Amino acid sequence: MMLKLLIPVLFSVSIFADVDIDQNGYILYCPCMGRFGNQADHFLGSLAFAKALNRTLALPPWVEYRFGEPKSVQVPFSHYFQLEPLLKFHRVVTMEEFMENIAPKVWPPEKRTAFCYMARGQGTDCNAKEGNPFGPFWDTFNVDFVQSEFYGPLNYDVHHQDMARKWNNRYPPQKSPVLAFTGAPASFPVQIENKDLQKFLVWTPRIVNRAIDFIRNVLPIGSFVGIHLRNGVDWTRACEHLEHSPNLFSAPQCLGYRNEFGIASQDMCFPTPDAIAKQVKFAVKEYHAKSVFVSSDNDHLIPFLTKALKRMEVTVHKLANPEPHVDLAILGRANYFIGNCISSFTAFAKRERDANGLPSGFWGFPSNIVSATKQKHEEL
Ligand SMILES: Nc1nc2c(ncn2[C@@H]2O[C@H](COP(=O)(O)OP(=O)(O)OP(=O)(O)O)[C@@H](O)[C@H]2O)c(=O)[nH]1
Ligand SMILES: *[C@@H]1O[C@H](CO)[C@@H](O)[C@H](O)[C@H]1NC(C)=O
Repeated sequence: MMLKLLIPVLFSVSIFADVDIDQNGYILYCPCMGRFGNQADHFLGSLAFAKALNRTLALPPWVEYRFGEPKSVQVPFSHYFQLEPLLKFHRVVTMEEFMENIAPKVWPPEKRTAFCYMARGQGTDCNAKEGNPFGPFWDTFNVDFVQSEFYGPLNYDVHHQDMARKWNNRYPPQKSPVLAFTGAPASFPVQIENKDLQKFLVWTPRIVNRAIDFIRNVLPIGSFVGIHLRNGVDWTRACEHLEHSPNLFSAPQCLGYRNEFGIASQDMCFPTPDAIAKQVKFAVKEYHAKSVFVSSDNDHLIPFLTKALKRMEVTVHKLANPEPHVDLAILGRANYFIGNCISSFTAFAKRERDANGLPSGFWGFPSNIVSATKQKHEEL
């Protein structure tokens, strides 16, 4: 008799001693769009979404693409960012922790529903695992979906229309403890209301130390200007779309979300080397910089800039083996930063600097404002 009573008690105690289950449920998603800059924009929106619905956010790994590899590689969230600062804002767990300790209790294999706005690709369901990185992402955690749920017309803008309450009414946590999305529950570029959440994204010591080592050991003593040159072939193609979309990608970061500060131009998207040198010279003078740090996906223009700046007693540098996250952490610490307004990679550095009260500028902006407004007036 005694034993019979004791066993269930002990059993339930041990379950709850291991992990706390959030009675308000969880949000999972695949950062299935774009590379780091895009995923970071989406992350901020997803964090705001989880907070508004009051569900714990499972921090997904970052999806990376390695040259020559057919499948995406998933890098744990905590490889790049600390958890403690995020926890100050909202409840989060890593996806690894969720799958290992929480999923067995709230998300058994037969309950795994994929959430999407409407049917994806060929067919009549979310096809959550169709294509790269969709399949490789969920395979990382051995997740298969047994059904689909179309959540339309609900959306992710939790700052308007009482949207969070609508989600919770339609999907109460008791009935749907886990909302697993085929893509980020967020918009791109990041919604203006969510930009400030950047301050909770803090690099791990591993990344910060590499940035600090470089600044201390490679750059000369004194202030430095950091620049981002986005100039690979994919970018040439991206800039060709400017004509049809004057607020392309991350352009709202300088032009405003309603183009209130102008429209995007080629000078902003793909500045000429001469235009770059001119802006850098100006910044070097203004900030009494001793060096220039260049971050780029393709051509760092080191010989060109070294020559262009040779009368100024400044040196021009890049990382010996550029790694995007270390590049960003260095840009985040420059005394002044010039970036590409259209790029979400720039946007990450810009937001981090804003959070720390550091000044930033953009190629070809705002010098084109005059001609842009002039043009508008002429059109009118
Ligand atoms: N190391 C390094 N990589 C960069 C740099 N600029 C771009 N990249 C790489 O190119 C990718 C660009 O994709 P995103 O980060 O999504 O940013 P984006 O510039 O908006 O580009 P799109 O994806 O084409 O919209 C980055 O994630 C990096 O992998 C840079 O300055 N340094
Ligand atoms: C949000 O969720 C937490 C944890 O589940 C809970 O303690 C808290 O009461 C919830 N807040 C609201 C406003 O429902």
